[in-house]
Parts: sequence; structure tokens; C-alpha cells
Amino acid sequence: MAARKEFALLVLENPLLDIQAQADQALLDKYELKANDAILAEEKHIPLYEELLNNYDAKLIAGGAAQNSARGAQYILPPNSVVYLGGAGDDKYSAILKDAVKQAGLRVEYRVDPKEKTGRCGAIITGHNRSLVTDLGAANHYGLDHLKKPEIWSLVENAEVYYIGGFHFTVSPPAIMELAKQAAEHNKTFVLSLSAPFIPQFFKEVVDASAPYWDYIIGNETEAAAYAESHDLPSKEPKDVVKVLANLPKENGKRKRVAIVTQGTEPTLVAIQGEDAIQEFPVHAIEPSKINDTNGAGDAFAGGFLAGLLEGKSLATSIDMGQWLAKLSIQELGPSYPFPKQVY
Ligand code: 26A
Repeated sequence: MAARKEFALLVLENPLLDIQAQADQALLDKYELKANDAILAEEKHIPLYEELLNNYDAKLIAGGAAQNSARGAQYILPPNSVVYLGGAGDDKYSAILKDAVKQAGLRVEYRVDPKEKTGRCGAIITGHNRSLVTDLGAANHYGLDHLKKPEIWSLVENAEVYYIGGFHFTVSPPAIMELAKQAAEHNKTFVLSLSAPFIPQFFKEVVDASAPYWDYIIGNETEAAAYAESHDLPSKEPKDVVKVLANLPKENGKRKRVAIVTQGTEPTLVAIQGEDAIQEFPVHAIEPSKINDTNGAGDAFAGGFLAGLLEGKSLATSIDMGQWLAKLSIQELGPSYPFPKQVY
């Protein structure tokens, strides 16, 4: 694939600012949160953000799952390789996001909403777990009005690979489907992440509508289990689910679907459409004392993997690039990457 082409990777999802802090079980209990989860904020969660900032010494860090992946891919790729779309406000938080993407060299084309605030995500770190509570704000107002603007659509037409964070199913399924169809029609690569258990669970219909367009589908073991549950699969085992995902009906017959299920420190599983064997790829080992937090580890994996795809690397090397970038990211505070840059 032509890595030399500028902005060959186009990414769509929800730009968010993470309000991240180390906390304890008491805070999780107070807001009825699981230690390891990602949810949309309800009314009762709104005071959490102030509480994190005032009482837990929270840090403001650029987030938004696929924006983290986009920064990660651009971290590896030559300048001007990745462009990211999503909705943001015109405020202090979006200024912080713009600084972070600038450092990574990521081009962003936000739909700037004059009235809504930039989305925020409370990231509560307890040990190696993270609980994410998102108030989407302006990110929730993304849609075809922006995607179909001539200057944005020309970026879509120019790109070779589309990466959509599944969290965007809560925002604009029509925008996702537009990219999906564009990919199939022009034999481009469509990559989707399941993002969180609640996506295949509660957004099943729109996820399923996009399934025929997946060239690559990426999830972790909890997302695979949620998919299995909502689809009444006979087994929730990652090994079984990864095979089902790879073999769902597919629109573009020119590309075999690849399904990837990560499992934390356990090996990453890969199934290819029509093939019996499941491949396993070990993660890059890390001393537990070197782990800062695991917020964004999965996003970094996707970013490294996408960079490999863009560079035309083999599947095995692309997976390994994902594992490598995830290892770098978990040593940083939040979903970040080390500077000066390291080289794969
Ligand atoms: C719609 N939701 C819930 C979300 C998110 C999200 N990104 C987009 N949409 N909930 C959490 N995140 C992001 O996930 C990253 C860690 O993987 C957080 O902002 C965090 O940076």
C-alpha cells in the first residue's frame, strides 16, 4: 500500500479530553462504576469530573479512543499520513487536544460546534484497571453535514484506509456507513474497532449493519464476549468468537476479512476468513513496575497495527507493531506516547 501518499489513513470517532486520576474503590462505588469499563455518563455521573479535578489531582490528557490510535499511527508513519475527524467545541479543552495532536503531527479536521463543550472522559485508574465515563458533548453532534462537506469528502476520497472507532456508533451510524460503502465500492480497507462491551451489546443493530464491510475487525476479550452474548453464540471463548467474526458475510469479496482479538497480557488471536487455523501472537513482555497505567493500551495497539497496514507490512509484523506501541503507551501517563520518538 502506498505509504508515500499523504493522508492515506482517515480516522473517525469522538475527540475527548481525558480527566485522569488515580483513585480507589470508594470513588468507583460512589458512582456505581466497574473497575474496568467504558460507559456513557448519565446524569448521576456529571459531578464526577469536578470531583476528580478537585480531590484527586486529576490530569488533563488528550483522549478519545480512535484519536489515540490516530496519534499512535502518525507517531510511526512519515509526516502527513493520518487525518482524524470528529466533533469538538471551541474551548480550553479543544485547545489542549490541538496541542497534543500537533506534537504527534496528526492532522485533525474537527466539526467545531459553537454551542457545545468539547467532550470529556473521566478516567479512574485503580491498579491496572481503568474505568472510563464519557460525556460526549460536542462529539455527539458529528454527522453527515461535516463528512459530506466538499473539503472533507475529498479527504475521504483520497484515503486508502478508513479506521472507525466503534464508540462512534453512539454518535453517527450514517457517517460510519457512508465510509463503509465508500470503502467497498473503491476496494479500500475498512477497519473497525468494537471499542467496548456496550457497543456490540446495546448498538447491535448498527454494528451488524456495518459488519459486511469490515475488512479488519479489532476487539478485546471482553468485547468479544459481549458480541457473543448479544448474538447468542454458543461460546464466548475468544478463540471461538474470533472465528465467527472473521466468517460473517462480507460485501467486498476481493479482501478476506481478518478478525483480531487482544487479550491483555495473553496472546493476541487472529482469524482469517475461510481459514481454519487461528494464529497467536504474544504481547511484548513488560516488567509490571514499568507500567504507568493501561489507559489507551488497546488504542495504541490499533495505532501500531494501522501503521503496519499503511506501510504494507505483513499481518504478523503489523500485529507486532501494535504490541510494540501498546508497550510504549502503558509506560506513559494516559493514552500517550514517549517523546523523543522511539523507532520500531
Ligand atoms: C462514546 N464513548 C464512551 C467514547 C469513549 C472514548 N472514546 C470515544 N468515545 N469512552 C472512552 N473513550 C476513550 O478511550 C480511551 C482509552 O482507550 C478515552 O477518552 C480514553 O482516551
